[in-house]
Amino acid sequence: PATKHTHISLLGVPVEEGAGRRGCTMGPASFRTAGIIEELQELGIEVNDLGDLTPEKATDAKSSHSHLKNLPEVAGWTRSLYQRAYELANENTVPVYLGGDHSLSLGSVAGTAKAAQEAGRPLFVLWLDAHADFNTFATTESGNLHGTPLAFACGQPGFESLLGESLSTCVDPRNVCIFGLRSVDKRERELVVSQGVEVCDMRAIDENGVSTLISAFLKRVEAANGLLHVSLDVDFIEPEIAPAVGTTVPGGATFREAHLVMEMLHDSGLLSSLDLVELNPFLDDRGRTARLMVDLTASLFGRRVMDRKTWSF
Ligand code: NNH
Ligand code: MN
Ligand code: MN
Ligand code: MN
Repeated sequence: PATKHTHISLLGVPVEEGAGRRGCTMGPASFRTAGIIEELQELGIEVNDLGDLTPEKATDAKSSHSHLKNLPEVAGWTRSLYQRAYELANENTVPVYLGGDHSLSLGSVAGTAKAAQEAGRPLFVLWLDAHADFNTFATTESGNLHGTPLAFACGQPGFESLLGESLSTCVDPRNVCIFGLRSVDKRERELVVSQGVEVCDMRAIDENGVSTLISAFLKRVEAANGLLHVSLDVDFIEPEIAPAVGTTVPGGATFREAHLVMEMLHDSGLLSSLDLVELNPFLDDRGRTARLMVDLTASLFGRRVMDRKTWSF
């Protein structure tokens, strides 16, 4: 699978209304400026840049939870991306969604899950993030919708106003792995536990290493003939090396830990769709976070120093 011919479709989703501060709307442009197209083409991959998504109008989206921020705006992005992600999942391509804040995944995961269900395959989700993003409208303390996409995708109640209908297909929470966790709200933690989500927090990574944990998860995906959606939040990475994010949490994945996750994902050949989210170029240091995210993406699609077999002795 490591040599599989890949087509990639890039779709910019410049949503910033789901985050607590502005700037993620510049994310797609920053990924392109940092050379994401050229670096992927360099790997022999056919890259199709679909440009940026336009959100629908969703003025009907209302909630009794009045502390939710920008619900109609986020609902508009979600409806538009839900449809687009569903279509792209049915094409012979690996869609890469360029965020945009993490509310992007309200649409990308739901659309992908609907297509997976129709294909008769379980969808697995690897959530690379300092946070669990498992808040509901009822549990969110901040009111920022970028903290909710996993709860939505896993079928938690109360999200009906987002799509204007209830979600037709949910992701089985037991097929979700939150990897890199080091900040979780109280009620959010209770939900994650009660729903049976797999969590590899930073301590688990310290004690076991990336390799053991990621290979165990990938084996589960493979055994179930699953599809795999990966959602990479910039704050998964240690903020000293990835400062361009609104919600920095110290103690994140190191440069090598992050690359190793990507390299193992590539070798597995299991990836079917990807979100690159929370890049806030307004906070970047001369483009270094954007470049790191592009380099990680290149590792995920096959960039390597040497072929693996030449140094396994
Ligand atoms: N859990 C917090 C909230 O719901 C923080 C979420 N912020 C993130 N998630 N950046 O990745 O507001
Ligand atoms: Mn081809
Ligand atoms: Mn997130
Ligand atoms: Mn996060």
